Amino acid sequence: MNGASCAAKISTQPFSLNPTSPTSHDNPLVSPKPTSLFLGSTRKLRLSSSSKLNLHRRSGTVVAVSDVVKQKKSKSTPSLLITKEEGLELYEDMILGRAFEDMCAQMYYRGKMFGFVHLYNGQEAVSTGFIKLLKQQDSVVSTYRDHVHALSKGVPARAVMSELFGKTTGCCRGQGGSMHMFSREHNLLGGFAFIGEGIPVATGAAFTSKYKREVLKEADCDHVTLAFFGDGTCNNGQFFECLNMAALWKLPIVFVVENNLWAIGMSHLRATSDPQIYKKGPAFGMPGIHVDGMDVLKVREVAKEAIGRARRGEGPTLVECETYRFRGHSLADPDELRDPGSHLNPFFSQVQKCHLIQCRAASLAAEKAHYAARDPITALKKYLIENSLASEADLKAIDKKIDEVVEDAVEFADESPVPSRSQLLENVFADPKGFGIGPDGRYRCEDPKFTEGTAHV
Ligand SMILES: Cc1ncc(C[n+]2csc(CCOP(=O)(O)OP(=O)(O)O)c2C)c(N)n1
Ligand SMILES: [Mg+2]
Repeated sequence: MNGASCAAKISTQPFSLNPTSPTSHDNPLVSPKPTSLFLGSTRKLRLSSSSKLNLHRRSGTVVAVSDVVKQKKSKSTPSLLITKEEGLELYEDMILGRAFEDMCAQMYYRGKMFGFVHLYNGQEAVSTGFIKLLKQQDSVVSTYRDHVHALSKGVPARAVMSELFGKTTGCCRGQGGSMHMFSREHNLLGGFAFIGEGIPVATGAAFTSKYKREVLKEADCDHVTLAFFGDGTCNNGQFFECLNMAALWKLPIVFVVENNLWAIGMSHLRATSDPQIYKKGPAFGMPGIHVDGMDVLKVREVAKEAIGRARRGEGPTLVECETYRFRGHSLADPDELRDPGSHLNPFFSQVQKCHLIQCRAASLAAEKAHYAARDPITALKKYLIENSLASEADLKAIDKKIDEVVEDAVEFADESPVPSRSQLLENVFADPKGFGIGPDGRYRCEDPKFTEGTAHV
């Protein structure tokens, strides 16, 4: 392949996973035809052969919230997509997610938290659009990018921040840290650091709900589980195994793929034989749908259908949300991993390499600009104001309230005590004899000499 043809192929970004131009079918205002709740799944499969082949050549076609408003106005539909109360709740949740993560970045760089910390900026519409529709008893299973899922599910900002600081007041008493948020009370069944690890846990939780309802005859047990995970995770075995079991047993679960187009520094298009993840749903006998993950109202419409199906006992759904992360993979990576110079064919000449790097850098910058312009919070704000659901002053008051919540969370975490040394070996199921417990039967770690000369525990 010569450098020029290769460059032409790569320079077509920014791309969208949505292969069709916006139509009334993409507009959640337009009721789906009654024959299928998720026409999206079948509709998307009916691609023309040219659009299938031109997967890498698509331009952005996703409808923004503002476009939905325009279409709605032109059709003079009287009802709005949301009520004022709902709109303000969504806005507050998204602002909380964004402000919390921005504060995490500050605290991380000030040395207040340890280990890897992965932020969610840019993806808020997915967490808010789905989780705000849940009941307390419904479950959420997350990944290492889990702070905002925890907040949306109702875990207090204080408990999440304290967990990040490794303090006893954290939701896991400081033993989990950033990647392992858990709250029994809120049915947040964990953040998981190994990719794909949470999917079987979520499938098990959904199985429990079904078992309680159908075998133990707990008629009121209509609990739903949401499993969140990324595009990079969809090439792992657990994903396929769990899709199979969930469809086979008609489990009350929604698989929510947050496709932010990157897995650390690996482009989704480069890693995946068929990048349209939602198509894997119908392959297992469940609906699969693609939704604009930068538009909280669209996410919410799809989420309502998928959660409703699960609650009614109609089985699982696979939802692919096209979204984007505005920051690097983790705070240890200030975004150099989405490097235009990475993965270049070593057999290219130096001139070819330079040319490709320039093309890729330009397309990466265009991709970032494309999604930055579609910031989900800005879009919702515009929708609320244009539809007189909120004034600038209402929204400013929410911003201020959330700033205070986040600052309070930091103060609380900072002032909270660190765990005692003996907590180190709690929940360790292997016999700690000879390691953790001395001949006198006491925890060795309680002896100050235990950590002398090593890092402070
Ligand atoms: C089983 C396993 N293999 C590899 C890794 C290393 N790893 C950490 S994050 C990541 C990429 C995941 O990307 P994606 O699923 O798209 O999630 P995102 O970070 O984009 O939210 C990988 C491969 C891991 N954590 N677990
Ligand atoms: Mg990803």
